[in-house]
Order: sequence, then C-alpha cells, then structure tokens
Amino acid sequence: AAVCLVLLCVILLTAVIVLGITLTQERQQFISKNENLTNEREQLIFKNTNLTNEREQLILKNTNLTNEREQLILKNKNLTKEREQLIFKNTNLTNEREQLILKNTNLTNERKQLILKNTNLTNEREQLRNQLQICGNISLVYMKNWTESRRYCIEKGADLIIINNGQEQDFVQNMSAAAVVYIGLTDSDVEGSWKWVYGSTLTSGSWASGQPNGDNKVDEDCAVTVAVPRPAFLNLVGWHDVACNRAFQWICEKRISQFILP
Ligand SMILES: [Ca+2]
Ligand SMILES: [Ca+2]
Repeated sequence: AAVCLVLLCVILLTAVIVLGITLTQERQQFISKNENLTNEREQLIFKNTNLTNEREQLILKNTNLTNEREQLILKNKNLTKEREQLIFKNTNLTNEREQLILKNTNLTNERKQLILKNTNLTNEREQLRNQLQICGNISLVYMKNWTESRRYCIEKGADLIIINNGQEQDFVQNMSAAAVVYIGLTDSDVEGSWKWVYGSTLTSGSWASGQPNGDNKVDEDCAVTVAVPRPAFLNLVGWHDVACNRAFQWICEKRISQFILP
C-alpha cells in the first residue's frame, strides 16, 4: 500500500510537473501572443492616427480645391463676359476701319481730282500770263506819255494794266524788271481820287513811301510802278504818281472774258 501510495505520489508529482511545464509553456506562449497583439495594436493605433491625419489633410485639400473651383468658375464667367465685350468691340472697330478705308478712298479720289484741277488751273494761269507778257514786252520797246501808252494798248484790244492784288503786283514788278512802267491808274478827274482805267476806285495800293505826293500845284496825276531803286525816284520801289506827259514804258493788259488773273 505504501509502495502504491509512493508510486501514486510519484505519478501525481510527475503529472503535476508535466502539467506545470505545459502550463508554463502555454503561459509563455500567451505572453508572447499578448506581446505580439500589443505591438499589433500599437501599430494599428499608429496607422489609425496616420489615416486620421491623412483624412483631415484630404478634407482640407478638398475644401481648398472646392474654393479654387468656385474661383475658377467665377473667373471663367468674367473671362466669358470680357470675351463677349471684346468681340463686340472688335466688330465695332472692324466697322469703323471699313468706314475709314472707304473715307480714305474717297479722300484719295477727291485729292487726285483736286491735283488734276490744280494742274489744269496752273496751266491755264501760265497761258494767261504768257498772253499778258506778250502785250507787256511790246510796250518795253518804246516810251510814251500816259495817254499815248493807253491809246497803244486800246489799239491792241487791251488797256493799261490794273493791279488787283499783291500777286499781280509781284508779277508786274518781275515783268517790268529795271524799267519804270505806266499802270492804268490816274487821279486826273478828281485830284486825290485814284481810279483804275476800268472805272473802279482804288481802295488800297502798293504806293512807295511818301507817294502819292503830286497835288494840283505839281500836277502828278498818273501812276508808274518802280521795281528797282532809282535815284530819280528817291530809291523807293512801289507806285509813284508822276506828271502824265512824261514818257515811260508801259504794260498793257488784255482781259480774257471775265477771267481775272490770280
Ligand atoms: Ca495828282
Ligand atoms: Ca510823285
């Protein structure tokens, strides 16, 4: 019985030891598993934290993108409006340009016609001047008193020249050169009232300084024009009144219809 008891005890002890070892092993496995699970949990927590951060960043990014999209939509709307205004403006400018081109064409044509007209008038003017010059050159050969000079002109179907403006005065000065020539101006009817041979009263003239100076006493009732300074005429160019019986050269003017020389 004692042996049995001892044997039983040994068996029991062995069983307890085996059980102990087994339990210890199992416990170590549990501890090891627990450690693994704890690590895994911490990794999961870490991962979760990261994902949460990432999510928040994505939400923020999404908000920004939404704002940006709205701004782009607004910008797009403004650009569309601006584009329409530019198209409208462009249409207006195109129309304006076409009108300007048309206007330019018309002005160019008008200019061409004016140039042509000007050329024709210049030619006509030159022809008339030449005709006038022929009459004047004839007179330069002789010297006559004022009445005889005028008679000469009238016999040629002309009359002594009348001077209507500064251009004509320049023309006469150029033509007479160094000569002193009679012009168709006299105050023989009424002293001091100078009249052209065609009957019109002189309003303004190219008198030399101090002229006319011939009154009833001196009796200077006819006009000459002096182009080059001469001592006999006090070295003064322009018109001088002189005694009508003095002999000078003269210039005839032939009036061609109603055309008045420029
Ligand atoms: Ca006089
Ligand atoms: Ca005089």
